[in-house]
Amino acid sequence: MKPAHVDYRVYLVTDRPLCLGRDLLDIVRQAVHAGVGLVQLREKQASTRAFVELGRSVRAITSKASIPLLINDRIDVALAVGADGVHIGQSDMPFADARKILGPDKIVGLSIDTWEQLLQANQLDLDYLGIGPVFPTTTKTDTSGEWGIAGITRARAASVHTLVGIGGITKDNAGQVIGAGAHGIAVVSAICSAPSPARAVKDLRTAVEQGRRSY
Ligand code: TZP
Ligand code: MG
Repeated sequence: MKPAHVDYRVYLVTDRPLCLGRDLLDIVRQAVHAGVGLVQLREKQASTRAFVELGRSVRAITSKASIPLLINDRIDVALAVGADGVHIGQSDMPFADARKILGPDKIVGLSIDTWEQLLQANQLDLDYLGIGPVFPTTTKTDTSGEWGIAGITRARAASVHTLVGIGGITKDNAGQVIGAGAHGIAVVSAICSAPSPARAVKDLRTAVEQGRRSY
């Protein structure tokens, strides 16, 4: 079953190289205990076998904390590990096929890069839209320009979906992204590369709460 309520406010997207040699599971554990509402396992280099095995280990952590786990790109891996859903982008399996395979009880999030994709997504029964990059980032470079804060404001007015901003988000700008209308922020380096991932999550949560008050 799909969780009755998904907390998108502070959403961890993983990236092992950005963990700077530290154990990904330990970083996920810290982030979960500090209050991320959702975890996406994003493995761009792993073999399918390694992805499934890591997925099962992350699943054990998120299940214990009763928060959802999504798998980046791979519907098969999500099914194998019993994840709560997937996050797909414009060059992954088409949304309609992913929804058909996973059914209505799984979370399916979609990344959009352009205004046209944002409008087209209004026709899709997806769970949330990932909108980015909001700010410049070196974590993902095959993107078009940044949306900026003004882009988030326009997107909120035009989209029917829950919007999660991603790209270059830190504790110093998270409040602005939420204040402009995003329902949540998804973060890679600001958590995975932080000296203290737990501290980073707490600071992001504080910034998000400030942003919510200003929206
Ligand atoms: N999609 C758009 S930007 C991005 C993704 C996966 C990377 C975000 O990483 P960071 O380190 O939070 O800027
Ligand atoms: Mg993808």
